[in-house]
Amino acid sequence: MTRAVLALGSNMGDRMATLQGAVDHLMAGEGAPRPVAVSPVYETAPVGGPEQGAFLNAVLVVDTDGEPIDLLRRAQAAERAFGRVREVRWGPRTLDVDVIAFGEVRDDDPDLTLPHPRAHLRAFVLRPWLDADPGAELPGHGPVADALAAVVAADTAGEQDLHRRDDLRLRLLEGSDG
Ligand code: PH2
Ligand code: MG
Ligand code: MG
Repeated sequence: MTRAVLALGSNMGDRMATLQGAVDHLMAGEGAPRPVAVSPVYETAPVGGPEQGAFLNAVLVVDTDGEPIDLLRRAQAAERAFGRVREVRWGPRTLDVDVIAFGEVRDDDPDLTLPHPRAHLRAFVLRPWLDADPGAELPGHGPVADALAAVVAADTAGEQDLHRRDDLRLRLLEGSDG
């Protein structure tokens, strides 16, 4: 069993319905990972890419018996289920699901680089991850709390501003096998 971390983002359409649908999709069916924790939902300023609307971002922590590639395929299936069409890199999207970390795995495979090569630079990943798992470590980078502090300290222009949406909450349905 491996502990893995997924980051979810949406900035088109009904963002919250999409994130909840994605969580449900990721956790459904044969070989589904086991939910461990889901973060609060954050409203975040878009980082990079063209001018675009604000994102809702959240992080999902899971345990899985599968391989990293299985989790990537599952993430991509969730994206397809929500009608994602990849147009511009870093452009607006109905749903983005990224595999952020998979246990201690470090791999520079371009199809699935682990941990995610930009996770340590992104408050919209680190902040919710820290909420979901306060002791989390990012392989090769140390504690998530330290990475977040460094990002916040460097972001004097406020380009990574985010705020927790306490009016929104993602549900985790427990598996029927307990
Ligand atoms: N995803 C990106 C690029 N920029 N900005 C925010 N705030 N949230 C995202 O999820 C995001 C982004 C590429 O995947
Ligand atoms: Mg992404
Ligand atoms: Mg992605």
